[in-house]
Amino acid sequence: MSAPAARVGIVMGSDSDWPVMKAAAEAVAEFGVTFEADVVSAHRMPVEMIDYGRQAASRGLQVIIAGAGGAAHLPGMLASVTPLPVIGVPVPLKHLDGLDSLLSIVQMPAGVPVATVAVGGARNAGLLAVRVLAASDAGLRARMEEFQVRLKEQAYAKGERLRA
Ligand code: RP5
Repeated sequence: MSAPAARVGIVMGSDSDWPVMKAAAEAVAEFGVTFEADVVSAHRMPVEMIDYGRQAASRGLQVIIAGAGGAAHLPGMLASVTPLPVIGVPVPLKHLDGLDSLLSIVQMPAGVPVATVAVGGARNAGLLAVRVLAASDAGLRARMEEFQVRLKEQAYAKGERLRA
C-alpha cells in the first residue's frame, strides 16, 4: 500500500536548516496532516528548485513551507513559479541574528506573496499551513479550534500560578 499523498511540502535550502525547520513538520504532524520534507536549494540546485515549484500543485501539494538562511531566496523563488500559498521561514545563521534571512524573504515584490513568519518561527509556519488547509476542511478546522481552546487554557493556568 502506498503512503498517502503529502498535502504540505516542507523544503529548506540545506540540511543545516532542519534543526529549525523540523518544528514545522512536528506541527503539521500533530494535526495528522501529511507532509514531505526535502532539501531544495535555490542556489545550489536552481533547476531542481524550479521543477519542485512547478510540479508542486500537480503532485497534490496544497501548501509549501520554505525555510532558508542568509541570502534566503528559496521561498520567493518558489512563490514565483507556483500558484500555491508559500509560507517562508527565515532561518537564523550565526551572523546578523537572522535579520538577513528575514529581509530576504519578507520583501517580496507586489504580486508574488510569501507569508513570512518570525525568524526561526517554523512552528507557526506549520500551524499556518494547517489553518490554510482548514479553511476548506471542516474536520481540520474543528481540530484547530480545539487546539486554540487548549492554548487559552494553558495561558489561564499560567495566570493562576501567578495569582496563587
Ligand atoms: C542557505 O544557506 C541555507 O538555507 C542555509 O540556511 C545556509 C547555509 O547552508 P549550509 O552551508 O549549512 O549548507 O542557502
